Amino acid sequence: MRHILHADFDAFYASVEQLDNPELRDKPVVVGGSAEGRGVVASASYEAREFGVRSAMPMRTAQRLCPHAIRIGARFDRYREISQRVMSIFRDLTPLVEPLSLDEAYLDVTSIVAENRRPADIAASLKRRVKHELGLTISVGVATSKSIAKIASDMDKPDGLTVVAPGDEKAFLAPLPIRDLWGVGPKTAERLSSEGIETIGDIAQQDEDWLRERFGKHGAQMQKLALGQDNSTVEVRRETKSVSAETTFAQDIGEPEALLEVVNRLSQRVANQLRRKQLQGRTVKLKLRLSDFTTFTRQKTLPYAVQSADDLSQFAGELLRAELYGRRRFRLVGVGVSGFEQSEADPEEPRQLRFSGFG
Ligand code: TTP
Ligand code: MG
Repeated sequence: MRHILHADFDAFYASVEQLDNPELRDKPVVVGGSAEGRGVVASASYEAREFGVRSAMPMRTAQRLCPHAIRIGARFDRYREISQRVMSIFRDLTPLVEPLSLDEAYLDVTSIVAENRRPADIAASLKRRVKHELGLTISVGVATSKSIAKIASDMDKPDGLTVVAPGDEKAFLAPLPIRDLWGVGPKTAERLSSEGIETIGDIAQQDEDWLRERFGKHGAQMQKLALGQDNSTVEVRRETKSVSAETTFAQDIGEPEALLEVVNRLSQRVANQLRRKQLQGRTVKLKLRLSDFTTFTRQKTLPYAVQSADDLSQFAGELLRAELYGRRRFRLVGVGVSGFEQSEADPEEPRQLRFSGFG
């Protein structure tokens, strides 16, 4: 059996602002772009939430709901610094830490529990240490799996500690709305709801074949999760060193326009990944395979870091043009970026949902 913690800062960006500026404490604070600039709320302090203000809401709406809210522009460098500090506190406890974003991570504490420490005590002492060293509160969920620990950490926010004891998983999940289940997006939730399935317990009770017919293998997977069966392991992530995308053609291609079109498409994919990981890189790489399977790469290091699809396709396109001579035909084209510097997320843009879901 595993013992997993999911830890998540309370009102992360807003709490950091309140920490750094004591005048903001106990006040409604929203972090995000300005209403005039069509900004959205990235984070709202719990004081602001009492007025109905929520993440991803237009700032204009937030100001209507809570006119005396204090708006602060995001300071990503500072949030990143705090994030690194909290992750290193987590890693002090166990090397098995899987960060999900700047403010949350899974921790596998199974080996510590084996030393006769109770999971709830481990979580409580972790919360104390974070509070003591960083001055911020985290909420922690404790369970035998990642998906349940994640739901649990959200149950008692802020400053929460929710323990789902071994054996209680199914009962804990049963009354919760299906949307809380890992991987159930809005579309799947709607379809389930139209079939009269509203709670996770409803999914657990459904006939497996019935779910499989309607939702394919995801149906079976949803049911497993609903029954509290989740064997996914905490993945200790290596630092991303490069991001790339490549494609192999059904038939070799020699036409410059067609190849450049492929480079554009791959650049778009790489750019999306970079944006999600908040990375930008100075080295753009093009990978090519000729019809005789000779494979080689060409790269260019820029004086500044790039992230956008336009920049990537421009530089990868230049590298490609230099290779288009003779009657060369290509089997494979790849575009990659390395030499990372972290980029700032666009504060005007609502973040993508973390779990895009099955739906
Ligand atoms: P969350 O943990 O989802 O939110 P939170 O920490 O502000 O509040 P909670 O107490 O409910 O955990 O996200 C962490 C940070 O990520 C958040 O402080 C700001 C950023 N973020 C965005 O930029 N846009 C978003 O839509 C969301 C949800 C978060
Ligand atoms: Mg949070």
